[in-house]
Amino acid sequence: MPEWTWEYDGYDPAAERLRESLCTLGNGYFATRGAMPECRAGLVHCPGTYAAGCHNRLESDVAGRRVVNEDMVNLPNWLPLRFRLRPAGGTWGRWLTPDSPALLGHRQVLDLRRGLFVRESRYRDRAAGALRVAQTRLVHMGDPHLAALRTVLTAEDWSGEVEVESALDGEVTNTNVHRYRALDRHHLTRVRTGAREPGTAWLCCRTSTSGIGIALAARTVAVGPAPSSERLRPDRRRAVHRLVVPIAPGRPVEVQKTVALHTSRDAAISDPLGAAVDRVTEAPDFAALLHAHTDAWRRIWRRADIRIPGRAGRILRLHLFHVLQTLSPHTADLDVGVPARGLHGEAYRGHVFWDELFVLPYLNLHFPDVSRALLTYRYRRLDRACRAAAAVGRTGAMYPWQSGSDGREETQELHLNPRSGRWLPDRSRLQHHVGSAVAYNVWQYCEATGDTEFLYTKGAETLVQIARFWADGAVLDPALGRYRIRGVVGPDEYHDAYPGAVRPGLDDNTYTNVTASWVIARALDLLRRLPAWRRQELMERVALDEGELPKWEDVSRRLHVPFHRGVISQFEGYDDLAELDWDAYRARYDSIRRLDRILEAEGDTVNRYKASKQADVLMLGYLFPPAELRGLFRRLGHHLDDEVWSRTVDYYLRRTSHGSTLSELVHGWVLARVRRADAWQYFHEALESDIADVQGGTTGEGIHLGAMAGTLDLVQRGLTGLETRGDALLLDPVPLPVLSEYGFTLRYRGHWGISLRRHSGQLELGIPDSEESPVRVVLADRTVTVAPGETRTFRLPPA
Ligand code: IFM
Repeated sequence: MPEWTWEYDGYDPAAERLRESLCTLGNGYFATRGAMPECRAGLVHCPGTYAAGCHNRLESDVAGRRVVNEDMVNLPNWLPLRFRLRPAGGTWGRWLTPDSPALLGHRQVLDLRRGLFVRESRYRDRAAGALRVAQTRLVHMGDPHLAALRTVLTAEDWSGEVEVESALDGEVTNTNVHRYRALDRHHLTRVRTGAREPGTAWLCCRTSTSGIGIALAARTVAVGPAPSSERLRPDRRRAVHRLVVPIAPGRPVEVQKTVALHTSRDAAISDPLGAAVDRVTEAPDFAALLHAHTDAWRRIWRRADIRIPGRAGRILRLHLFHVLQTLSPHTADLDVGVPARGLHGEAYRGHVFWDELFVLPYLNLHFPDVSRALLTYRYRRLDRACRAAAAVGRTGAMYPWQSGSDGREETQELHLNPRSGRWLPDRSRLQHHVGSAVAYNVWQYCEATGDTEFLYTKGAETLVQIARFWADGAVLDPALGRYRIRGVVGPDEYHDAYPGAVRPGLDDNTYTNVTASWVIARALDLLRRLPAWRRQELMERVALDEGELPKWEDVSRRLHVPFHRGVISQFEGYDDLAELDWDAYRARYDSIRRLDRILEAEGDTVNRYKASKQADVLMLGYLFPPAELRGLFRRLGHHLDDEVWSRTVDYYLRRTSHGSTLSELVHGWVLARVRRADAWQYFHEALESDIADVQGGTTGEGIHLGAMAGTLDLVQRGLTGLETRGDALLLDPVPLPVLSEYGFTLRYRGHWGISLRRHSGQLELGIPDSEESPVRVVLADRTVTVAPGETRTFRLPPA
């Protein structure tokens, strides 16, 4: 397959959901799954259009309990376009769909460079004859409210008529995730349809609870032979437009469907319906839309492309494509966070977790304005996080594990184990470490961009409130002489309580404690660094008393970090857990990634075992370069040498089932940083996560955005050792023989398009010509200053 395309040959109903996710087109404002326009939602097809930040809350009864969930709403479907044929003098055949025996051939191509989904099919209609269908779809990257579908129908060996039905469908529910079928999924109310001549149908509705107004307008035109009849029929929940057009060999029919989408969340509109109708009326024809759209993509690729030879490079470009479709330059204007599953499906209900930790470091160096907007999403919900902390008797900010529209805790209270069919308590909301992820991102963003305006204002306030939450929650254990944070869940979601305990959560999760110490230390640094008047202003605004700070300092130095058998413990008491017989489970089950579900279905619980879903302690090696991590442990009174770290890495590697796509990514990163050859095995798995749907059916419910962005960052920062610290760029490349050549550009401070390229055992760094100051580059053995317009090559030590 060529470098810039992603292709599927043949039609495979069983793979359709996965393909729909991977062929999703989007522009940051909205995205549409790669569903076939001829097909309705059902067991095979799952059309979905999602606008970033468009959520709605519904109440359901589950297992005798009332549960409330907020979901990213599946919007009315703009895709429907089907056709049927009538040979001259004959009658109308059936509507053609890929699921009918009439399908002779089918091919789908995702054109990454131009942001197009191209599909070619061939049908043989029993009465009429063979028909070729060539369809090109775009979700406009230049004008985020537009999408278009061009369909060219070619009669091969017959003449007659083709009837084309183009519709906007408001008969839509959230059906993408089978596990949620017991829950209410009807989010759209007050659906109205109408028509505006010539050729424009519209549909508008509201979300039932959040009251978001949604409007779509579609203009469908036949280009070439004039339709012999045309009818716009607004129905109750569907706006239908039918055209009958003559067709003959050599006289193909081209139908262009252009769609505009607006919601009441949009800026600078009067009402969504008026805006949608106006926009579609003013939209140019398909050729002009295509031109502007591909131009917009060209500009984006210039800022973001990553070049790596071979299959890994192709997959990384696909990952980049989906990251950019979820979080594009348009995102900078929106009040949205990072949806864990992209805008590509309904898993996790479009919620925002800590996954931004794997996404922002990549964006910081390409689209810093997008990072800033995503951090601002968190800042806008800081007050809510402080109220959440207050509600449990704490000060500071307790960010929710899952966040949606207003920043309240959106984590479900029950989750379904599809293996046992049982609804179980969901304690993942105890993952308070999400707050440290927010703080880390604030810090990283400011280091990468030098945006002191943000750091001193929204950033400082966020950081200080998160630090305060940690300092307040840490309780001194006089016997231990250490502070303890109890009752939490770490990144490894398998362990949510001690075996047999009624009390949920665990004590002294190392990841939580070490990152908490880091957050407090950064907050103290920042308070020292702030201009005096700003410091005072901030202290007053958050009602922070100088008297609180000595405890912060003390907590940051004396949080408990447990060890056992010469390795860092995941939490206090970890060593008391039983060893799992991994070989026996591997032999009994095809996949043991979701060991938690397997054990629960067997009447056991994963809480009893030394078995992790994903990297927990090892996350520390993902976030902090070795020297910084050693420093953090030193601050906490521990000596962390290479030997302890290596032992710890091996220990948890043997005890992790990789039930999250983030797991292999983190392990690949950590192993690469300690220069281990087996890093590639994990990196490779991370690359395969979505394209091969390694978690068994989850990609059809949306991509794994954190893993996708993380693989890009694994090259960008993991392999290069790139850090933006102080006013310098630090580089410490590690060898990974399979990926010994790569190249990308990045934006750093005022420098747009810094190029970094590794090839033939050397690293080349080029700074584009500009009026900006030279860049200080720190390598393991030297520091150099590279001026704008200069390219420097550094020979790397042999692998
Ligand atoms: O945030 C992750 C978590 O770490 C593992 N389960 C899925 C979540 C959303 O991607």
